[in-house]
Amino acid sequence: YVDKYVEKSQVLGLADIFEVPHSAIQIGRMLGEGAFGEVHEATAVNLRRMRGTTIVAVKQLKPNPKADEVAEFLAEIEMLKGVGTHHNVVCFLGCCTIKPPYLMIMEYVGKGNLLSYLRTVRQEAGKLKNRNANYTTCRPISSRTNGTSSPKSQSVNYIELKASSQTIELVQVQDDSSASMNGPRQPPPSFAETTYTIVEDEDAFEYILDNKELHNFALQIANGMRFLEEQEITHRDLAARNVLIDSNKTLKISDFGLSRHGIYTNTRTRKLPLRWLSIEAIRDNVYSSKSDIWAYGVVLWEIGTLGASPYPTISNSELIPFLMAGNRLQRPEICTPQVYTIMLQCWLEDPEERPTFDALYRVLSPKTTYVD
Ligand code: ACK
Repeated sequence: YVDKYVEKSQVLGLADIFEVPHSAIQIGRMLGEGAFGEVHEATAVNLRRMRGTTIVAVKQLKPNPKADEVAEFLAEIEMLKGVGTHHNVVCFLGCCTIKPPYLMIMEYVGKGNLLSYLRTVRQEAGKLKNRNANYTTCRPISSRTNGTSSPKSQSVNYIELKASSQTIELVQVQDDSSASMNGPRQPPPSFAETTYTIVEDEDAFEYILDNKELHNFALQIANGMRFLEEQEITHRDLAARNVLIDSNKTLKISDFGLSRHGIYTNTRTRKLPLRWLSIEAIRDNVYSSKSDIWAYGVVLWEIGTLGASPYPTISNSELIPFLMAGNRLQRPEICTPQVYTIMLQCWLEDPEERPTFDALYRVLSPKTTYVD
């Protein structure tokens, strides 16, 4: 298979463009692993259109892969060669496919996946809620502007809670004991509108919750998916865990392991992301951009719930009867009815009635105002 693949690539001239010698790659720490593969941080020298050394992510198969795993991995690389680049899709940079270990070289996206991000935000927001905070507005104050001259290594993370009495409290987010609230009791404001949570990691990357940012996440994912939709690429595993986030809060769709061109009928038994799958994907094994749209609806729900697990009370075997009876995931507390309507459209039983990513992108885009 591999010989045939290399021969074909060379005939097409593809090997020359993306092929990188193993000597150009220095593998570093492991970033994570899946069923068949593992992803490492690495450095690469003189990649295509990139002179010098670049930090990259390298995916490779686990030791002693089976022939069909190798074939699938090489097929994934082959598919990526044709995808092109988009700022909301993890960029394929090169590969080593002449001899094992086969490597897929990708853009390094340094701040983990969206699901972890959302869960961190939820955890911090929960701490604030538990404190029974009594405030009308909140504003993050990073340790750089909190008025102390303490060096970064000793800094703590603050948010400013402005109570209705106009009392301003600085609350240290990571230490519950330091918080105290003044002013008359008021119902807590809706999270999406007024609460900000800030935690900084060691690189001063901020975990913040506000409705504009959540909306922006939804828009970025729709933008990346519309790019794939345009090329008739079906992702087949769109989920918050497969969306990566970089230090500029740019989201990048990743994990193309299951992706295929066009409408695809799954013929093999393998682990499937059941709770993100549309009715026709589960029942008939049929995948298309419209089943990706269903998964996008679940991603919106993951964003709205700050990383909850879908259908926690429903077993795998109960899911299809549950969905066929017209049931769907419920509206997350912080979602507006408008956003929930979009989710419900993504989960329409007839795939043709679901929106396209292009339509969703346009609906979610901030309105453009034209001035005469
Ligand atoms: O969710 P994570 O922290 O981010 O753990 C997974 C793990 O590898 C297995 O997929 C991480 N990962 C995957 N692709 C990349 C990438 N291009 N850049 C950085 N990390 C990546 C992912």
